Amino acid sequence: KGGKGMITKKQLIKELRKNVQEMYAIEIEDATEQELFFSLGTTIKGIYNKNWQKTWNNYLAEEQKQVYYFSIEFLPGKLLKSNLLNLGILEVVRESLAEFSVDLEDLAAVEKDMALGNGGLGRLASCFMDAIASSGLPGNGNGIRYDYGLFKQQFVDGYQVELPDEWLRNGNVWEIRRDSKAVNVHFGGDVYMQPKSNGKLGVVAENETILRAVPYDTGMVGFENGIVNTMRLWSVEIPSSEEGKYRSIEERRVFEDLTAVLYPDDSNARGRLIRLAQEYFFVSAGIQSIIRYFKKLNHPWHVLSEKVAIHINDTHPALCIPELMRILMDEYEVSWEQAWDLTSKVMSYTNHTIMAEALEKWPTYLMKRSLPRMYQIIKEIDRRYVVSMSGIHDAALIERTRIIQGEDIHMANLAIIGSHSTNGVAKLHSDLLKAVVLHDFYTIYPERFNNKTNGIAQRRWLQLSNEPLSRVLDETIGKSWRHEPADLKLLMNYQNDPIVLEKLAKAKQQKKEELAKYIQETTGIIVNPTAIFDVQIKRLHAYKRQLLNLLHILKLYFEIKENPQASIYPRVFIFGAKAAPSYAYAKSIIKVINEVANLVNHDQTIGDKLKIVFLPNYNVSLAEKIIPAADVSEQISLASKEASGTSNMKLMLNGAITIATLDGANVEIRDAVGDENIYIFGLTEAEVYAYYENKNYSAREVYETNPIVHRVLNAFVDGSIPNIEREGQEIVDSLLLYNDEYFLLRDFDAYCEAQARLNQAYQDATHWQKCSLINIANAGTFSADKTVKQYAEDIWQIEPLFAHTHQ
Ligand code: 26W
Repeated sequence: KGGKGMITKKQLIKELRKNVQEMYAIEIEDATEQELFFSLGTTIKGIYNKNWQKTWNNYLAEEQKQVYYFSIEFLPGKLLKSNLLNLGILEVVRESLAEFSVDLEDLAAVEKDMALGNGGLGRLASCFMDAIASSGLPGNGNGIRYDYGLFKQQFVDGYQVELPDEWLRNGNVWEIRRDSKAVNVHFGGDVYMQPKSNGKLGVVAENETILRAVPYDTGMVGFENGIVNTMRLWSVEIPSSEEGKYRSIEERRVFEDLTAVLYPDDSNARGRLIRLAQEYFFVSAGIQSIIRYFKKLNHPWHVLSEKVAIHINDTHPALCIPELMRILMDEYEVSWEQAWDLTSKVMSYTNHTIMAEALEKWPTYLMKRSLPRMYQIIKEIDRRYVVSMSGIHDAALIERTRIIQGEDIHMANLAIIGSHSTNGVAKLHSDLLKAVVLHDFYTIYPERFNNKTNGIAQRRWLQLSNEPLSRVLDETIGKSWRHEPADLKLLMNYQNDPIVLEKLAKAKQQKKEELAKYIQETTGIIVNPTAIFDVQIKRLHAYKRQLLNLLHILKLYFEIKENPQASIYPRVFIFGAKAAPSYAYAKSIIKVINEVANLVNHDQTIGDKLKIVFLPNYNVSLAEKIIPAADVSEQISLASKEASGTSNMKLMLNGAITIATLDGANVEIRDAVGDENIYIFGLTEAEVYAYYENKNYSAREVYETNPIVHRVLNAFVDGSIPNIEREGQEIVDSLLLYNDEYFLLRDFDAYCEAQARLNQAYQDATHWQKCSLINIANAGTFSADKTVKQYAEDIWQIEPLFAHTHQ
């Protein structure tokens, strides 16, 4: 079994020495950090490989129902320390390395972030992988092994510049390539029906392009429970049988590049051929390997839904539905009716966004040309849907909910119709799906709709990233919270204990000093570590309203300039955000924040009172540095727009106090901590919808009647902020000419008022510390362990391994 004492220092050093010798023909003492990292990784893999085999063999022997989590993105970050923690050998390894004067932190820094995702959706998938293994649940990830992950971000003259993320350059120690499990995936060609030798109609395909999908498996190590699950990522290759068909390197390149890069668009669907091919590629490969496994069990088809659950993470893998239909019908002669029954029992779907531009639609001509068999099956699903609903529901409703509308295939409609469960990711979000976004479907299938509020892996976001706080928790409430995050609640008993409050403050201070050092090293900016660290970290998007944050900063700036005596507690505003490379407006906001930072940070009259730090290349590893150091968590999206958010949960867990709109999971955070321990402001979701209804919002009116808004907006175009001509005008236009789509000006006063209260509150250290403690104590409710258990019980119908065996 995994866990403490599974290896001694002596054994570990012996293994490590052996690996360094075998891999590099040198001694530990002579190895570079790079060589040591790879040898250590190999050693760790050697430690969990037995459990990996055993876990799989147990699932096989018990024939347990398994879930396959299909996601076009996974965002695990670095795996070394996470694996060590979960194996219970973090300290042994730290001490072993110390014997060679090697700092584990230095080795950990050598690992490249695995950044095969854009943001919330991908990171959620990885928190779930960790939580599924840690809960002993039989579950596997299925995705794409992109050669290049999310681009690296640099700032040049304040502008975002994107660089390729060559994360595989030095190899990847954690993965295992499994040639024996490779499968072929077919694209294009002509498909038609023809009688087969047994007289039945069969599907014949000609002139297809055949590509090979090669799986790379990564062990998902459970927390001190001896379980290791699998994340399987597929990479494209040209099958040797097809080599002759390509006449030129250029022709090959198109196909070889299928899994080359992750699309960097967060919440903006683009109808690109390669993207559709990526979606089908990992879906088809994944479904094929699931069916291959199921056939090994030797059961009749009707048992499939008792052995397999498939989860569709947003609509990107929605082709799971027609692909499973295809395999059952075309390859195993299952009837349409039985295939359909099984498919809808097996499939479930999570919606992650209500932004209309993020809802995937594929032009029928693209689907027809590149995936003709998928097109046929989708068309038939659509036809049967219309037939089956006629007479039950009115024609207009059926038209609005069918899959093929005009020239478009609506992927969310396919996902809902072809599955038994549709969930949103926070209470408010799930309610909005039922009431507005998917209301038509809710009237048709009310029983399919449910909520699963997102959660986070407190192992990575507290135990690993915040050791000082973790130690204080151990000393104060014992260690049970490390296994059961709900036990953080025990901290509530100490909310008036000055010694505990003082210890918490010290732990925070240590992390702030570490971040201050990092900020100076990477940006040259010197920040005062006793200032309020105010953090907004998330993708750059208009609806997330980083610009509202900036408007408030400018207000403060002008206040201090006019009245250097103003009672403003020193504050450091910290941003981390990547903009999609094609999202011009988001890039302009980055540029403007950087220019305001330049202006303010160099203004002698401002001194320490105000600093603005935009840290480049926000990613999982940077999040692990920023979050433990945060005092304030900015969650200021326009109410109704952020499906859930998860940085809100991570920041709260680390004792930051939230300033937020009632959006996404912020609502549930407010419910958990109470109104006194969070700063809520702004329009509610109902008020936002009322404005849509009545069309009675005028941003210009706010501008003309509110002198502060007036002064702040003018700064964008009157030269107050240097170097931003085009960008300044663009931003003012978005607010005044295009009537401020996300109601920044409407929420401005309320935001500033909440900020002023917060500024006051921070100056009462004991009060602030207590508030921070209450946030930590109530963060256990947002644990990914809890969330995946709800998925397991309500949707997947799977049970933990130890419910069956006793190891
Ligand atoms: C097809 C283009 C595209 C790409 C990505 C559309 C949509 C997406 C994602 C669904 C965007 C995303 O990451 N959504 C976020 O999901 C998180 C996990 O549920 C939520 O916490 C965030 O609120 C939501 O924005």
